[in-house]
Amino acid sequence: MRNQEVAEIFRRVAALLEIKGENPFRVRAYQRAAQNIEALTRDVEELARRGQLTRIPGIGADLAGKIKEILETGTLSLYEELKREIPEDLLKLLEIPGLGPKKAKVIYDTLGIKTIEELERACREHKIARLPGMGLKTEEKILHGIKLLKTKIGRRPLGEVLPLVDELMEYLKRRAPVERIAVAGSIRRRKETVKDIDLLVTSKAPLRVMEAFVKFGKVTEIIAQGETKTSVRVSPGIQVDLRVVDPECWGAALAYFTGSKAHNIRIREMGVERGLKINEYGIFRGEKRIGGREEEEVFAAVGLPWIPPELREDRGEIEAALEGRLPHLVEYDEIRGDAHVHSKYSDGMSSFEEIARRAEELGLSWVGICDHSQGLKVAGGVPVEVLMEKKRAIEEFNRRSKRVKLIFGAEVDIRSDGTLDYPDEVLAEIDLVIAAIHTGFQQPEEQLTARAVAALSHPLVHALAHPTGRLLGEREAYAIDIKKVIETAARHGKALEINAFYNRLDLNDIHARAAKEAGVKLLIGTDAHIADQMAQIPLGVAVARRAWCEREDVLNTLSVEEFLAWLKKVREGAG
Ligand code: DGT
Ligand code: CA
Repeated sequence: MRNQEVAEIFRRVAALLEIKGENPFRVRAYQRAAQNIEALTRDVEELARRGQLTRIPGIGADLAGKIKEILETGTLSLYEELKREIPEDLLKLLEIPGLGPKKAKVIYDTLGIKTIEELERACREHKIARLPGMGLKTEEKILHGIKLLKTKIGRRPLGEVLPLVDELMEYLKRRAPVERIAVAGSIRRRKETVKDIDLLVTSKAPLRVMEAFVKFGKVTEIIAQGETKTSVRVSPGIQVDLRVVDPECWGAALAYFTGSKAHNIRIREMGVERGLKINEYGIFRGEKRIGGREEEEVFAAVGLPWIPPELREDRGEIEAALEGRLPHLVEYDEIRGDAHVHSKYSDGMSSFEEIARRAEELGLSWVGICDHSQGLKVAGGVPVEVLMEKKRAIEEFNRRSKRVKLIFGAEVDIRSDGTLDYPDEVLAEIDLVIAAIHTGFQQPEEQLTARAVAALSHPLVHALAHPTGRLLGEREAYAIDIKKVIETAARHGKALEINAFYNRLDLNDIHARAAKEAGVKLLIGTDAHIADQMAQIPLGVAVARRAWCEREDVLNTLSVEEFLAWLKKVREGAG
């Protein structure tokens, strides 16, 4: 359903007309049209198809034509023209929910405010309250709007949203008469960040489903409630769209709303070549529905096998599927170990017992205990004497522990000059050495790259942790030549980490794919500092799957004996 999209464009047209000082009746007509389209319980596209747009209150022939234009082109020529006439800075201010065009124009004209940051500051300094027709209330409202806008723009890390998705689905299964239920969109594709939650269900009683849905405890706002689609905002500020689809359309709707858009477009085009129309309602030859109940039917209709959602980005998966060379992606349940966990020996909170217990619950049979090295004092870096005590403690623990084995490891800091933070004779004692950059992020690319290259070239190092240093929503990757890093890892038979901590996911999907293609093994580590954070391991597997990795590309699929053998082999092969 694109009702929201059409309504939004009409609302913006109304705002721009108002700024231009156009006839108030014309402004009002667009505002009303926007409201009525939003309140519609039916799909505006469907009404357009049936020629029934003028049945919507407030929509005459002229506006019906404009709706069609939006549905066909994705925008409106009138809107594009108006945008050209109005300063861009002012347009940006208009995006703030709750700030009307009149006030925005006064603020822009009198104070010369051009950015949202400037406006925020002006509100805090109470400069807005002094303007004609405004007051402290206005300032409060604007500040609230800015906050909303920021959460609207901000994409959230997948790992932050997934628990909420589980909670929502459990709630709906328990409290609403749903039959089939699935999450679609970027979440089903396991993209690293997501804009919103797209849920699909089938039900014999859609209205009851919607009634239950809006009563979910975390709902903070009902954006639109209809029979086939309801949108709410849930704490902490994320939108959830729930669609009830006809069981006959289930597969088609699931494929469509899973996306990605680029992937969908390719599938639709392949359909067209075969004389088929493929959309969220089904697969059609002429007016006749020939399929769409199951997702496989959509792919089969265009001569393809089912493609795993993580691959649906139009990054070659369609060609691969056509040629029968889709990868056998590593499975979530093939993971047997977590390579990178911190214990109480450095800045972790959990004991070996707690780590092993949680690992067992998660179905893992080994854990790399990789505490920080001596120089990283802020993170409780382990001095050499204590390190040897830790080695004995792990050996002792492993004698008692049958189901989960701990691996004596270290996350060794790569110093500013590229040397490692333990001497070689100490490194040689450590079974799993993962090197990492923690300082000097501002260094030029050559220097940062040289540090990573030096570490990966060191004969006693097995892998490089979080190779780009990015933090989702917080910090960009530092300047590093990732291609060179991958080449170096390939040359020396070293692994690169997929750090699975929810705000790292580093390597990302693109880089991990380049690594795989260069023949580099990937090593998933959760970087858990509390045992429970090992539950993030599927986030790392998702990155590997989005990177087209198969079982043999990911070292975590090895048994503890096989992994220890790999660690030994690396040291024999190198140097
Ligand atoms: P997001 O929400 O930005 O994290 O990413 P998505 O992929 O979940 O995007 P969203 O929620 O806007 O739309 C969900 C899916 O619906 C999208 O992956 C593909 C499908 N879709 C949305 N708009 C279009 C469109 O204009 N054409 C086609 N073919 N598919 C679309
Ligand atoms: Ca989405």
